[in-house]
Amino acid sequence: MKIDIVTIFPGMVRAALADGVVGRAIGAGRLDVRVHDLRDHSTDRHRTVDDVPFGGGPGMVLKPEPLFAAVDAIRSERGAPGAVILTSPDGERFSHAAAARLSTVDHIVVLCGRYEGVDERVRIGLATETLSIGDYVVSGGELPALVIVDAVARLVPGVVGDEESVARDTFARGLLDYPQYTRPAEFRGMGVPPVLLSGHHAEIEKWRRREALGRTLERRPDLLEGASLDAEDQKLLQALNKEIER
Ligand code: JEW
Repeated sequence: MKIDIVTIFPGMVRAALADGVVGRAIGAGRLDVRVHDLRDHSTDRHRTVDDVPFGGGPGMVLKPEPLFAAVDAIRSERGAPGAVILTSPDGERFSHAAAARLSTVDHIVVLCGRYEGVDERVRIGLATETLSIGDYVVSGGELPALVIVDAVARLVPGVVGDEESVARDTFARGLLDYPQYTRPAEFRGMGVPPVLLSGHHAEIEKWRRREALGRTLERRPDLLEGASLDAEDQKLLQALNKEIER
């Protein structure tokens, strides 16, 4: 998969992509990621990429020309992308479903906004979709772009070594994970649920399923709306619901 990221902070984006699962996949040639400095596509000697908003108001806005020029350059060097994503606080909420869809596109471009935002003509005439990572304020589009790239890249076959673990991951299955423990069996007076030390695999599976359902019910009941639960799960959930009522 080809990924192009356009930013005024290429160092920050490159540093974040150097390590971890994504960094390894880039090193192995499974992902072809390029980071582009937006200022390289400015045309004045000050490398200007922003300007004051028409109509007045606080802050600065990213000008359209450098962003259009950056994507034109990407198109001629790398071919036409299947998606041009603009990160923006007023975008559609990014989700695991969106990550799964984007992981099937063979070339994506991600534009990182900054300042008070981006000239609206970028959204209208350049971006194919606008995405927000959630309802909180961050300083610019770089961290949102990195979140999107990480979530998409790990769904590309071969990027994460263990395909099974990808399929098992929380938001793919619709339930929160069960609690994890490792050695030592006692730490600062805190033990480990005895069933996990019992070696009884069927009991361990049952316990984990119950814990996953219980946590989801307590912390993220909204997830249970969309989850596909078998008869066994329904029964467990009913029992857990009654426990909560008491
Ligand atoms: C995101 C691009 C560019 C935030 C989330 N937050 C915020 C915000 C900003 C400027 C004006 C108004 C609100 C900061 N900002 C961005 C924020 C993406 C930019 C400037 C963003 N997803 N994506 N939650």
